Amino acid sequence: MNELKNKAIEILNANWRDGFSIPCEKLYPFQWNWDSGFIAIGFAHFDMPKAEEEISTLLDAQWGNGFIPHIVFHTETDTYFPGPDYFCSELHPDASKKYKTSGITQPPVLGFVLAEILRISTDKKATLKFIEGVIDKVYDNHTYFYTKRDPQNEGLVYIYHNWESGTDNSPMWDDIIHNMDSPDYEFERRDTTHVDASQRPSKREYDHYLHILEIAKEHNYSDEKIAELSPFLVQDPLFNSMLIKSNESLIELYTLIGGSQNKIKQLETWQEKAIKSFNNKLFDEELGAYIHYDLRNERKIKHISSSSFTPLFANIPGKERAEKLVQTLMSRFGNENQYLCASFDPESELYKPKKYWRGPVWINLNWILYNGLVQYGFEDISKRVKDDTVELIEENGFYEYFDARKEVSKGGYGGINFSWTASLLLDLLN
Ligand code: 2M8
Repeated sequence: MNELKNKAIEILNANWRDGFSIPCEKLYPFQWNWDSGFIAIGFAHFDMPKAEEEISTLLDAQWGNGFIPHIVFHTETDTYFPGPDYFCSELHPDASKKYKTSGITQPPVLGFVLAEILRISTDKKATLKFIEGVIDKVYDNHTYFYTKRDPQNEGLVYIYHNWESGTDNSPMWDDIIHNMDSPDYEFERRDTTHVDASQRPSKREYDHYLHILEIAKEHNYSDEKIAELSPFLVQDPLFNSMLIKSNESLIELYTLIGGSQNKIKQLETWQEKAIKSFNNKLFDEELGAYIHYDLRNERKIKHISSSSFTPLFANIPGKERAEKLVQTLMSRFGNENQYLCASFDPESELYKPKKYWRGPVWINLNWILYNGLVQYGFEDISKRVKDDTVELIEENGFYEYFDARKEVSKGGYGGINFSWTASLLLDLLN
């Protein structure tokens, strides 16, 4: 185990740049939002100053309206498309003046990441002091979500791009994007020069991804216009679970710090409404799982993915519902010939075991699932998720994603020496 831990530390140090980490050499050469959060958790185990800097740098790129972009373009590099010139964040009046960024966001993990680094810290006083200096920025980010991304005032926020979900080409989005009449754009992909194209989204899928961005750009990334016009408007259980878990952590941290009664009260109000709506709207009795909701077309998206189980992490289901959810997990994803947890329902015809977010196991989702199962006392299953995670990395290396089928040897795909794979493994092993 020590060898594995040392390798993880080596990877994190190698992916460290000046004040932030890249997710992976060449493939992802900038700072990504939720990657940074997960990476900080790993650094907290052996280099707290880097953990703190990772978070501070991301927050330094926060927009004036509280929005935190999904990519911060710290450097000029052409190994990634779409880059800073494509996104053109300066279209939005509140965009960061200091950094070029994207104009979409990612799952809001920072709230619970702050709580995690405090849990890991051996100098709680110093870490709490750091948290005190940044926590209001995370709070502002939550204010942005609840005031700008919840048009029907339900306590559930929307994402307007599949890249915001973090689960980029999940079959969840198929119906929405295939119904879009996207142009056949001319552009030069970079990802497929670094990674086998069969493990990445198709050219046509990229057309759709760009089409959504074109609409947002045409309206200078205005939230109001996006809510009105974007063909992609989804309430995602993973995204909302991360926000709800982060609300919970912010309440705990503000309580520890003291003196922010109004903010705690506001967070509790958001939290109560969010959990209620989440359980009422996003649980599908027939599937026995949480689902995505297509807000643009007002319909449920009836598929199960690893995102369906993330509400456990945010303490959303009651005990009975949690049991039902875990039964669904084990009956569809938990076959003994499969590693937990495939990113998409292995029983669906849309399941693709090698293709990015259409089936492979992802370590960040496993970490979320593991912690959720522990919270609800599912000891055996949580142990299995942890053991499967360690075995996948031990057998294959620190890949970006993994084949869930046990019979497949060499089941590591995408980028290698991947930061959050290293970081979250370290956390699981400590
Ligand atoms: C992947 O997404 C990027 C776009 O953001 C891409 O494919 O180019 C996703 O796995 C996402 O969740 C992740 O944050 C990012 C960097 O690791 O890569």
